[in-house]
Amino acid sequence: MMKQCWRWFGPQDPITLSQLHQVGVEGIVTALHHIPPGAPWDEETIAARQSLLRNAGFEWDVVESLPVSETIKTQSAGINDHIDAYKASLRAIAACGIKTVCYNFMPVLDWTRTELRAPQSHGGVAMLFDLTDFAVFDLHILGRRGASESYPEEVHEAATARFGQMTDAQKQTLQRNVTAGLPGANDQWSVEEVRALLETYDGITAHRLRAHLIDFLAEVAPVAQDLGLRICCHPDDPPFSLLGLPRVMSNAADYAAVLDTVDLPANGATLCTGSLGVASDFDGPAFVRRHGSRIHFAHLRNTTRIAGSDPKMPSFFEAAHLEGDTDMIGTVRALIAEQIRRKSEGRNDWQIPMRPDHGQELLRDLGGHSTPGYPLIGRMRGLAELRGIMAASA
Ligand code: DNO
Repeated sequence: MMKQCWRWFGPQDPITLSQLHQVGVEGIVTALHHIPPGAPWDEETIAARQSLLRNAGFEWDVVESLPVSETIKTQSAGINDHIDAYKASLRAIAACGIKTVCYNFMPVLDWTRTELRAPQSHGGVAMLFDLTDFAVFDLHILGRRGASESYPEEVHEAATARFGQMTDAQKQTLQRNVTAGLPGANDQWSVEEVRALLETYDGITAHRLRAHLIDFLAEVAPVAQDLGLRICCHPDDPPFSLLGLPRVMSNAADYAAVLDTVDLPANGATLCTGSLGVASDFDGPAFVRRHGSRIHFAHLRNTTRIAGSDPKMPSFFEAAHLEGDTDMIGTVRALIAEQIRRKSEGRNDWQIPMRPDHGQELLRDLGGHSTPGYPLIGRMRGLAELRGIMAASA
């Protein structure tokens, strides 16, 4: 079995730790969400959070995320202090005995959806990304310079027609949904603020962003290696460029470029089947066969591409864990096979922590009491289904 973990957002999370024993959770994925990117984590604060978890009967298995600041991603003034802070955080995390640290390298936006609660035929709701709605935001609400070059003509036309029919309330909801993945989400972001954030990437091509990621890893991966830590990069979600921003961790080849260049076991991947699986050429079992020894953490989630949408930038919704386009059974089997391979090599990190990433809101989840994507019952259903595959694959 993989280690069955659960993302918990800290004391503010409406889902309490004591509930998680009934869900069958074995370990916790969390972060010190109140510490801003670029500031160091200290041992005392980590240990305090750890004892909170231990008192509830859990270990802190994975840090998600130790965020990489925009200053590091853009290599702007103050970068050395931010890199030092990142290394100090890694030392503090290692001193507390936590081994796995997840991060991402997406400029400005983290995950992006246009609808946070799209009704499903079974009565529950799911998160959804619709390219036309996204183009409405980009072209007509944000009014980004150069936005029209980002979309095929049909999408541009459809977006203009849709915008013409939208009420002010619908426009505001769209803006709120799209900006929910921005740093410090939950606050309302103004279009001026979003434009200012985007300008910080003027002139940063994908080629340059990858070089920045490699520079960052060349600094921090050796530190992680010496400390006995595993750091793992989460893929871009969705796996294509948005708002003209570069994205460099969208497929297996992107991972190969980064893992091979900074070739240390500590420098690894977070396999997120939900993010990578939006691309029609994603092959989960092949990803595991290629990068298995460096997969330090897995987010297991499924998506369905919406029929007729753009092949390069598909619209999609978050499906039930075994129902989307990704071969979940094959991917989990490959991960279990990877664990067996590690055991035979005598690796003590043979067990890969996983979490049911996201879930549809079902039954008593409905009404929006939890963080979008992180309801109790929907994730419990996902974990139960994934547990079944793991048990049958062992
Ligand atoms: C979305 C998550 C991401 C992920 C970070 C990792 O729900 O999968 O926010 O945690 O990108 O750094």
